[in-house]
Amino acid sequence: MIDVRNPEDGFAALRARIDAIGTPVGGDRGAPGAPLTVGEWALLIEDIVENPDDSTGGIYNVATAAEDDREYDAIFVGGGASGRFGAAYLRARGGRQLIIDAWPFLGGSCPHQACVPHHLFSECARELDLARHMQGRLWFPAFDESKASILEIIDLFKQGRSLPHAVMNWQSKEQLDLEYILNARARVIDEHTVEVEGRQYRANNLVLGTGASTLYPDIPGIGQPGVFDYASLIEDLDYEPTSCVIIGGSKVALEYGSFFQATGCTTTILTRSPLMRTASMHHIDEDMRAYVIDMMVDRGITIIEGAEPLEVLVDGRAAGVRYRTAAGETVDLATDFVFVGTGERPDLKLYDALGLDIDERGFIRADSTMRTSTPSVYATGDILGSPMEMFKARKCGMTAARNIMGERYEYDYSEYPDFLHTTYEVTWCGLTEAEARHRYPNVIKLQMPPDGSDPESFPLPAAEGSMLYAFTRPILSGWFKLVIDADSRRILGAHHVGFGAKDAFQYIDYLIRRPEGWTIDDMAELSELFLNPEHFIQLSRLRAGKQQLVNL
Ligand code: KPC
Repeated sequence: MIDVRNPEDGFAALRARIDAIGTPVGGDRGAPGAPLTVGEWALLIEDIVENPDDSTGGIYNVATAAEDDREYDAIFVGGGASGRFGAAYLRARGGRQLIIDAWPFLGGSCPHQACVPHHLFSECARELDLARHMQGRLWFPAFDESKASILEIIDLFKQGRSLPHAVMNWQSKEQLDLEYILNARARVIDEHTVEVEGRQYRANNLVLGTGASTLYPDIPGIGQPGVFDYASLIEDLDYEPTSCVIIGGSKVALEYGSFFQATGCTTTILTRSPLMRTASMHHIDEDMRAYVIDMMVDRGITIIEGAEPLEVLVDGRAAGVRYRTAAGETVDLATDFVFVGTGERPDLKLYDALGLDIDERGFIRADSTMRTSTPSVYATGDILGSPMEMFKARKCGMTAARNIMGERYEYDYSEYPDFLHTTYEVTWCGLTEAEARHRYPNVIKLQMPPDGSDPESFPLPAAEGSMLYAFTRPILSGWFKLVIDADSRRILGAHHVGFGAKDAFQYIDYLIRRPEGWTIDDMAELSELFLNPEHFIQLSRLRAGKQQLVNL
């Protein structure tokens, strides 16, 4: 057991352990008796992650009765995005909370195996793509594939991930005043009681946010070495793959496939449904989809749609994938690296005692306040199903907290802005052109490049981050479309392939969903900070003078 809150020896024993591990980055050491610094937390977390055994026991940051003797308003089972944000909100409202997590850090899979490495890999994919495309020009050297190592990039991430982990623990304790027990498994006894390391903790409510993990297809060979998902890729890859077969067509499949291909690891995606048409992705504009897929194929990725994986072929480790084509033919594809991107499911065994309502796909059912079928039990984040995104997890946590603290607050996550990365950032919100035309009689669009132009010679949109592409091969410089109801002049949907649009779309999505909406005239009032037509401002201003709006 490690007590990081009320140590009798002023943290002397804990600091001795940390000193034995190493020196904090930048020499970031705390004074005797002072709380652990981020640098010290990082060393401790890294040591526990790298040497997992039961001797350390839980990391306790729990208030004494003298500090706070109230019953907990909520115990958050799982300290990922939903638990941490829910706990922070509840605490900020004056409540008392306890987070319990099996990992020695807060933040969940995001900083450890999921979002943070995904964004690192997507940035690498973008950089590698540019370096490969520009090689031999300007200051870009000949592209050396031997230097683009998946293993080295993963190692870079693993070397660095303890610092963000540490920030989560430090911020939650020192700035947000949260109580937590980490590195210890929770046992849910009933709807008010959780047991940790033999001690029982009671709360008025439980908030369940333990996430989900990859659902592997049940085919021979799937559990063999050489078969990875986004989590085991980080923890277990110990060789440099030369080719990859991806089973599944999820967002993860597109994102990781684009990264692998960008490093030079020739990638094939086997998918039953057409890419970007899987059930968990909605409002995908067909023109945007076509550009995204064309650009993946342009980079050398092979996409096989209608494929049914039958078996992972094994020779010591994964050596190939056997699949059935849409035409019913059986094909063997050789590879030394199989990656599974078929979607995720939660493990709900921990909650057997609660008898919760579960939906047909295996996710917990909750209402718009995040309350489950058991009134004092809330569920948040990936455990509820798609969208398995950070914003949903955090807002679910906040929603549960507000309701627990006595406010009626509902969160409908059926509509949301969305994104994925290939070597590009792909971002969209609102309606597609086809959806808009189905609902409104008079729809126009602002699009770049426009319909009918030759994208190989049309040097726009050239939005932020695409200038080198625009001046060397225009078609690579991105694509976008703004969908507008010409009668009300309101913007109905926005779709963007390029770089940097996520920032703007967080706001655009909010603006277009307001009861009063957001019009082409509002857009024309903005002050663009980049000259080219990214984020639609320039094109809106060129068209907004017209009383009868027409396409541009
Ligand atoms: C370091 C960072 O902000 C990414 S990990 C976020 C985890 S959490 O803040 O709990 O959603």
